[in-house]
Amino acid sequence: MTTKHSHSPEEIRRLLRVYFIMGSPNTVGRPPEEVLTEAIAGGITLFQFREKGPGALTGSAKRELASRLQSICRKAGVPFLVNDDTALAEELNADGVHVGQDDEPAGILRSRLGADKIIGVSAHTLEEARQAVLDGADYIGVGPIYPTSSKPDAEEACGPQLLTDLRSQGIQLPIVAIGGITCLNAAPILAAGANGLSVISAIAGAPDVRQAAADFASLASR
Ligand code: 3NM
Repeated sequence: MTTKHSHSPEEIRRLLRVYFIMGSPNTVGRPPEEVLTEAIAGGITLFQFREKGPGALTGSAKRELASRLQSICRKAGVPFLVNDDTALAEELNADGVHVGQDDEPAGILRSRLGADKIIGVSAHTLEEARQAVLDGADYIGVGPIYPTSSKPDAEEACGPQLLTDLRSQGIQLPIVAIGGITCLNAAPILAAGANGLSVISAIAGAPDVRQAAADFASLASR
């Protein structure tokens, strides 16, 4: 069942261009608030709070960090999404969620969170992409495109070819690519039909976060 949703595909495609994902384990010793502020100054278009990995915060510390990052995003007009933790997204009235294949389907999430929320789903195959369309997701995240060290349980890298295949099989839903993406390897991803680039380490771990985000922004808006 496709449930009505209020963000147009054009708007979602624009928001996906430079989609920064981060939690406290990704900022190599720097305060996450500072890293996010610099990434916003560089021109990120969307932010996802993903508090996973070694030393990840839990409970109230996680919630408080999320809330601080949400206010930074809100001031800058950058939508704030939460990875997986739909209860936290609800509690904070986040702008949306990104979920995996083992989580609740997008249609159910939408009826719980509301028509105005952005709902993204990870998809690794044509079948999963088709299901996300049927469920009324706003976009799919496809990856890992290249090998990544930011997600130990990631599947095998699929390369830009999977994007080409999804588009040639008729998937028109906005797509953001993820996994091992840098400015140097991003061009074939966009050429293959992705609307945007999802990035953790190439922004959060960059020596100059603002510049890294700006470099992605200029690539993705071409
Ligand atoms: N999801 P980096 S790959 C969070 O394939 C995540 O679904 C993936 O981090 C997927 O930009 C990944 O540092 C990690 O490679 C992306």
